[in-house]
Order: sequence, then structure tokens, then C-alpha cells
Amino acid sequence: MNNPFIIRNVDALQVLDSRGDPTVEVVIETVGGGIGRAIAPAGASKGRYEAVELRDGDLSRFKGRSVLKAVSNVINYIGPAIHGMDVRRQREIDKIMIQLDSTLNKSRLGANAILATSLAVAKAAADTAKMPLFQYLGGINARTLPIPMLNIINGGAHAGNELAVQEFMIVPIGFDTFSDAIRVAVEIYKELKSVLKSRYGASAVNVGDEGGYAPPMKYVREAIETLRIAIKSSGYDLEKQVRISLDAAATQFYDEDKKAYKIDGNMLTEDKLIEYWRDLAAEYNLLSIEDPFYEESFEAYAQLKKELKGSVIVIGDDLIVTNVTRLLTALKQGSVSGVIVKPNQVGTLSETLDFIGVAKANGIYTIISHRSGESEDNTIAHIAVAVNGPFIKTGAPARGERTAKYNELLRIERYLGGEAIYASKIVSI
Ligand code: 2PG
Ligand code: MG
Repeated sequence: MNNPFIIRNVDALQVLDSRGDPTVEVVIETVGGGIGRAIAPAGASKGRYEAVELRDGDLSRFKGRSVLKAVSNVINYIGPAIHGMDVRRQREIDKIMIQLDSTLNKSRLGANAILATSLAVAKAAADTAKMPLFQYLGGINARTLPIPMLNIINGGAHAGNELAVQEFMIVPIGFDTFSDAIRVAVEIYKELKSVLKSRYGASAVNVGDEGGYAPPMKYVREAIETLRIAIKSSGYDLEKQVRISLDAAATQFYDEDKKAYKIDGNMLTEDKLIEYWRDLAAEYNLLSIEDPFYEESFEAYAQLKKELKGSVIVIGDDLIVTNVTRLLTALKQGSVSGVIVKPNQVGTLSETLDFIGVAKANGIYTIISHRSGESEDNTIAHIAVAVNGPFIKTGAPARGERTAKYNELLRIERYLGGEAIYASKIVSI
């Protein structure tokens, strides 16, 4: 009998992401008629140690941003190598691509080519098995809807304002269901719009790359204060119901020569910045701070984490780049209590799942994350449920490429019915 899971076709093409940049889409078909389609996302504030996103650099096309080489790598190298294989052999297929690439950072074939293929393989397997992707990946144990961290004020590399900190997020923790959490987030998002309009005028509600507002602000406290007003005037409690989280993306405002951070119009040394975060966390009962320091400063992270005594989750993104070796370094030094998980930072689905496994085995919170350049691809929503969250970070509850993930989570919640659990019910934060 014919095995329906055998790959019968691998195709790739260049499509566009949410910033209008070209990116790689891969389509895989199985003998049984299953189809897997996946699109690679792209970051703006990228970590130095991320797997490499291959771009053509040909200035006559898309200002150098085209990905035709990565597309042709899928068609000419990856496709022939995995054609005829069973899509359920995910690890083997990922290994073949890693070997074919044979670099440490996937720079030969491109992490964009490899990731889109890896995700398309899993999606083709789920489709052939006629199962939702989260269930194919997580089995009967996958039923926890993640707590969303919604970035509703954008700064840093994602906005055209003067805010050094990149993301100001609301985290609806005090609710019974994921859909309630999303409703509350939208109410606050809309309330924030009115607050910004009345204080800064109509242009203050233009949005940044991740759908959050990008008001003409300069001071971090000003942004947090405005969030606080919007949460309160929406009728929610800042202690138990909706918390505030930051992604500083501090590498972006670190001056390597001066060894100092430019924030709020000041230049702060590492010691001063540790104090700054400590005070801010206490003042606003912050739930988490992501990338509070430069991407090499494992010790500064550790120092801050020690001083915060577990009251705030210290998260590594650019510091760790979904890389097990860097995570182990961070664990040894006590640098983080949470990690961002971005499949395109490492390049394959199985390496992403391995990374999540190591983090969870060490009691580290995992935050499955989008990139600032996204698409309608909603795979991360499925991964978040497959690994039982506990967090997902996928932008504001606005703009199609962001709502694609939230909407998929709403569908999964409905599909699971009474079996669905909202992660905040089982995570102590
Ligand atoms: C981040 C991400 C996503 P980018 O820093 O966490 O929010 O941004 O994709 O630009 O790296
Ligand atoms: Mg980040």
C-alpha cells in the first residue's frame, strides 16, 4: 500500500512579509494529498548570534532584500534531498538540512529557507493525518492556551519615535479563559488609543511594526504611565488582572565604545542601568523585563536577576537566540528566568522543540514569539499550545499578521472546548 506521508513535491517562492520585505514560502505536498505551507518571518532587532537570514543583496531588486537565492536553495538542494521521505520523520529531515548546510549558523542555505521547509514538513504531516498542527506536535497533552504578552506601545527599532525601550506590553493574567484575556487586551488597546489622542493629538495613534501605537514619546516612564492609565480606566486591576512587561532590546541602545546605554536622553553605565530597572520594576510591579542589557552581558543579567529576588521574570532574547549552548551558559551564570523562543533564530522545528525542552527542564519560562516582520503564517500559535505555553508574544491585537496568531488560538480554544485550560490558571506568577 502507498504510504500517504511520503513527500511528493517540494516547492518554494518569494512572497512578502508585513513590512513589505520579500521572504521565503515553502509548500510541501504528500502522496496522500496533504499540503504544508509555511512562511519564514524576519526580525529587525536581531541578535548577533542568530541563524542567518539569507538575502540576495542585489540592489537592483527590492533594495537588496530579495531572497531568490534562498528560494532556489529549497528548490535545487533541499527539495531533492528530502523528496520521497516520510514527513513524520521531522528530526531526520531537519538533520539532513543541517548537514546539507554544514555551517554553524545556517548561512549557506539560509535559515529562512531551512525554517520554512522544516515548518512546512510538520504542517504537511498534520494535514495528511487530518489533525490540527498543535495536536500532531503535542498529542493529547496539548491543551493549554498561552498567556499573551501584547505589545501595545512600540519604540526602539520598531517605531519612528524616541523611546529607547522597544516594547511596552500588557499581560492579561487574571482571567479564566484565553478569549477573555484577548477581549480585555482589546478593550485596553482601544482605551489607550483615546488616552493617547487626547494627550498627544491624532498623530499619536499611528502604529509601529507590531501594531502597537508609536506615540511621540521620549521617556520610558511616560509610556508605562500611559499604559497604566489605560488599564485602570478600562476598569482592570494592575496587581491581579493585567500586568505590564517590557522588552528593552537593550543592544539597540548600547554604545559599545562608551560602554553605556542611551535611555531617556541619558547615558547610563551598566550599574546605573541595573538600578534603573530595579526601581522601575518596583514602581510598576512589572511582570517581566526582556533583554535589559547588551547581548553579551550574561553577568549584568545575573546581577539584576539576583537583585530582583524572583519578583520579576528576567527574559533573554538576543542574549540567548533560541540556542541551547547559550541557554546553558545563561543557566550556569543565573542570568535568566525566562527565554524567548523564535524558531527562525535557530532554523528548524526540532531544534526549537529541543530548546524548549531544555528550558522547561530547568524551570525557565518559555515565551513563544513572533518577529517584527511577520505574515499570515500562524505556526507559532500551534507550537505554543503544543508545548503548553506558558506565554506567547505576538504583538498588538491589531494588524492581520498579528491577529492571525490570536485568531488561530481562539479557534484552538474552541476546538478543545471544555478541555482547554488558560495557562495563567496553572502557572504561578
Ligand atoms: C523581539 C522581536 C519581536 P524583532 O525583539 O522580541 O518582538 O523583535 O523581530 O525585530 O527581533
Ligand atoms: Mg526581544
